[in-house]
Amino acid sequence: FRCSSSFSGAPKHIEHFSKFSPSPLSMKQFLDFGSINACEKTSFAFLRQELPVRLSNIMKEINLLPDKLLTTPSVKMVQGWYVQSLMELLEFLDKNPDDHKVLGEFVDTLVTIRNRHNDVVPTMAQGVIEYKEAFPQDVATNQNIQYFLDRFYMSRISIRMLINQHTLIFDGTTNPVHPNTIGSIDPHCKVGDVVQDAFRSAKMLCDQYYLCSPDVILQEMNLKKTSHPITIVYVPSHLYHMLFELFKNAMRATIETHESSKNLPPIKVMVSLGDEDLTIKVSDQGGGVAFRRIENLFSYMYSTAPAPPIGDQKRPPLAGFGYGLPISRLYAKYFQGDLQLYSMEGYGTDAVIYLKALSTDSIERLPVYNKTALKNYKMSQEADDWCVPSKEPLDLSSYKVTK
Ligand code: W6P
Repeated sequence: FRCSSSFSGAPKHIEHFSKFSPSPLSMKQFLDFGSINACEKTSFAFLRQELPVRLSNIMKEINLLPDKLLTTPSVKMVQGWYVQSLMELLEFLDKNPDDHKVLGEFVDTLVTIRNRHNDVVPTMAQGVIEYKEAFPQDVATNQNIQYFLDRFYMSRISIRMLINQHTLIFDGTTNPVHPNTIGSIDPHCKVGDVVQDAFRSAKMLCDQYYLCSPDVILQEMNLKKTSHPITIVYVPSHLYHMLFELFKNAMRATIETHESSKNLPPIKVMVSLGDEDLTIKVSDQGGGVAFRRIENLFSYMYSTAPAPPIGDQKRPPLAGFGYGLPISRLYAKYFQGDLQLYSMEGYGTDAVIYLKALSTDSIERLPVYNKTALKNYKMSQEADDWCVPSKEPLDLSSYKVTK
């Protein structure tokens, strides 16, 4: 493959690399790349194979999207970025890992790729908007899009994680603000501190828009060492992203259901460390959400609204818009955790983040392109195996028998 100037060879390379399964890394393996015994050469040799594998696996799934979505200008553009980045990475396959110039060029290429893909989320959202305008309320496609985007964004989170680790660890500097982090991982991430940071940011937005904000009450339960603050081996930016999103939602719900009231019920946060789980519960008394509507909060299709015109002040800057919740759930799932909502309509909502307490359990959760994935794209076109409830009661008169 010496054909870097055109994309004509791309399908062949995608075919080749998609036959490999991505290799999920554990938190420990991520940390090893940043410790003394591991070197830039090893990371380079791993990434020049692994990044094309992860890119190609998800590119095969892009091709399985319904034609009506695949042919939108937005999706075509994203697809072009993936092809371009794949081709740039393949240039390194025949280069010498012992050459310092090669290693430097590789870091530059990774930075270029990361920047190229910065706007993937809003661009894909634009594709979904274009699709929705042309084909409103298509339930089968909603499932299809949900399945694809969960896998696509998870793949993207993982690829950016790999790129961030390599570029942060091998740019020859230490992080001046967080000198003990390894790339983006903090081996002693203080969960309570991240909770406070995320709360403070959400509070600022909330005060700006509503001129008030609820307080927070933070409680920690540490099964083993009751006197120590709870820490975890984790990516603080991922945890911050999830908590910030949950706080915005909790604040908005609290204020909008207590508009007339002088005192707002506080948002309660409980952090609990057990043998297996590190669990964070964010509880609000914001009136709750009907059980039937919880699923919609995580739907890409239903939470994609056209952006308001520039200067339009109608839209609150706080929560309930865009992809905050579904992507927060992906961050939780990325290292084998989860994010779930338990709501009581009429009272309030508990949002719970489950993380793995042990770094040995924190292993990347990655989509793989195979027959099962292929089947899932074809399946949602078929009829459901549960009856559709009818609004009208069945007229039983025709079944009457004469006695
Ligand atoms: C709500 C809706 C919601 C979503 C996510 C987190 C908290 C809350 N509260 O009412």
